Amino acid sequence: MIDLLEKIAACVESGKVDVNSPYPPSMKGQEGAFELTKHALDEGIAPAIIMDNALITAMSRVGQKFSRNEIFVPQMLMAAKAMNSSMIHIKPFYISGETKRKGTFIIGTVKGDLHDIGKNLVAMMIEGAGWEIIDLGVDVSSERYIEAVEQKPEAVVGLSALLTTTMENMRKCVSDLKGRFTGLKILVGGAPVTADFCKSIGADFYSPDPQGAVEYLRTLV
Ligand code: B1M
Repeated sequence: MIDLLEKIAACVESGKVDVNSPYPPSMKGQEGAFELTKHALDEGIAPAIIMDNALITAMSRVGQKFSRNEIFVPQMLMAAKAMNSSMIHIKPFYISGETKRKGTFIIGTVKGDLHDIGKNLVAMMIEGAGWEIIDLGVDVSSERYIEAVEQKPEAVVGLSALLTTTMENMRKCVSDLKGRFTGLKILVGGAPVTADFCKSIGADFYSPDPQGAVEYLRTLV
């Protein structure tokens, strides 16, 4: 069992999606995360064990490497793609309620801002850490966030902004959300955002990268 889990983790970490994927060249022709996850389930390994001991382990290593500048956006996207191929087999267990998620994370890029690459990476890493993701997309108004939190009052909210002009829209969002939902935790990030700015708008946490966001959420579970 450990061998199979390690193989799945290695596939996710190196971005090996399935047997047909040519990336990485060193694993060409080998089974990928897609096939190995199916084998693991067929052998009776619980989805939560695959999630915790293969997918989350791998995505956490990927996040740490990314934070240390040892890998870059393309490798991270390939790892997320491999993780998603594994999730094709795992997701039905979560949807049926047979396996529990760690929580719900609502994420979006704030009003006026159309940048979504960083936001998507954060969402993928957090999903890889075992959370349900509600991705509101880009150009998200406070009203949209409020509607989403009304549906999932126990959720944690993430705001992303890439422009110095739109990061100011986080202020209204945080104030509207905090005014409405007592105890709601809000995480902010994006290239122009800083810890000082986070504090000044009353958000709970700033992370410069996806790994920091994952670690913050871990402290809340
Ligand atoms: Co735009 N853009 N862009 N752009 N763009 C920047 C951001 C810019 C710095 C380029 C520049 O001038 N050097 C500049 C902003 C200047 C400023 O405000 N200081 C800029 C501008 C000006 C604009 C337009 C206004 C250009 C124009 O039309 N005149 C326009 C605005 C449109 C709008 O949003 N309303 C615009 C448009 C676009 C495109 C549509 C062409 C495209 C976006 C495509 C897309 O996202 N689907 C685009 C792109 C690609 C960029 C650059 C080149 C790359 C951004 C990116 O994806 N980086 C960017 C310049 C640059 O960064 N080199 C630029 C990679 C990504 C992985 O990093 O998003 O920072 P990032 O995410 C990181 C962290 O920030 C963090 O984790 C991620 C991984 O480490 N993070 C979080 C992000 N969100 C987080 C949330 C968290 C936690 C961490 O918790 C919730």
